[in-house]
Amino acid sequence: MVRSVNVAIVGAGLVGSAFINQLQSLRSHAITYNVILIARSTKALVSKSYAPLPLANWSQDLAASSPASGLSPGDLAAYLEKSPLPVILVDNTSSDALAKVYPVFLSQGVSIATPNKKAFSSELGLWNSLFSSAANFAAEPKGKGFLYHEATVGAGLPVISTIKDLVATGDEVVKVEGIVSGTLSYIFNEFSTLSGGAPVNFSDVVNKAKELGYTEPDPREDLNGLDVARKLTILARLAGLDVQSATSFPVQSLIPRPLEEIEAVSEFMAKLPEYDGKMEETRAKAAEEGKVLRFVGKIDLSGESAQKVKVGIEKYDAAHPFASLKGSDNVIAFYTKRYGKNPLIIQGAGAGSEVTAMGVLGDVLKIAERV
Ligand code: NHO
Repeated sequence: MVRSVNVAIVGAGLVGSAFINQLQSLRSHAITYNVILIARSTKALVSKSYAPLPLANWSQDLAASSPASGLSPGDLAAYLEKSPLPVILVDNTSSDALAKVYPVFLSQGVSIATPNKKAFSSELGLWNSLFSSAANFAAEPKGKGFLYHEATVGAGLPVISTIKDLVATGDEVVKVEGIVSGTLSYIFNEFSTLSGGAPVNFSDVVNKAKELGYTEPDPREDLNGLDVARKLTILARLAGLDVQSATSFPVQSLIPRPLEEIEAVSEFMAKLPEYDGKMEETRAKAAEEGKVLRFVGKIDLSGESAQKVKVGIEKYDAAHPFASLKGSDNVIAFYTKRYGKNPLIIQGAGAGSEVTAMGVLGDVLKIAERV
């Protein structure tokens, strides 16, 4: 008999749209995935009877739907609790409010798959309550939902599942080092190269990254290092560190201080070239040593370092795998007791809606096999 699960999709932007398209072209037919809800901030399609929604024209149907006046996290929880089939909430938003109520969903048996970093990188109390509420971690799993968040670090790359497996099988994480921002990967791969060609201005590279759609609409959201800090918080916590929040360790911001308070993105971009000199100095100094600059997150549990987690610019020589990175690829190296001198390295596209949606859909498939 074919089993069925219900799927509620909140957030239908870049990742949400790619997720819905990939769900429609699933090759496995052992389990049927019934989409019962698709919502964005101001619109929602909700199947009151829990019958599957037609997906052929979901985008137009959603646009034509009446404003979702009643879709608070509380209303969503009440709706999902009554689902006659096991239900998976796919949170494709970056909403803090929704993330805060994950423990409620989980404790009422709703499973969650998400690329939203908020729940996992905010205060430590929320992290702890998440894991005591989820069936895959709680001492008393009965009646609880499963929680998967592969795409919170490295998009579709198997980063979260790898670190979880290392720890669960008794390995000890000694050090994690990674380039986990696709945007900052691109910027530094272009700015600081091994080829030694004519130097480019840092602001020109930021501009190009913006034009190519690699940055957030406001590039300061990439340049402030917070996205990397959130990803490092998640990895450090999975490695066993009680990191209080994504702002509780040193994070180097690439935004020149005088430009922090500027409101308009256009004004920020216009003034950024005034600060190219400092970045060029750092790049040239590294080049003299035969090294390149990369924006990296580091977790050091070896006991030698007082500062266990930090995020910022580091220098690497030509032979290092981080030096030859291309485009907007991510790379993460795990040094553990088992993977001692030669780390376990995961590398590949770590940004973009298709690969992120793949990470989320992979989680949905894993949950569906377990519920
Ligand atoms: P969008 O396109 O802004 O879509 C968000 C959707 O959520 C919209 O439909 C909005 O209406 C809806 N929404 C917001 N709040 C809501 C609420 N309370 N109720 C209902 N709907 C609500 O954002 P994306 O790009 O689709 O991102 C969605 C999630 O995936 C975010 O949590 C984001 O952080 C995460 N994510 C996205 C990407 C990406 O490529 N777009 C990546 C990873 C995670 O691999 C990517 C990455 O890391 C890129 C990163 N900048 C890098 O490495 O450089």
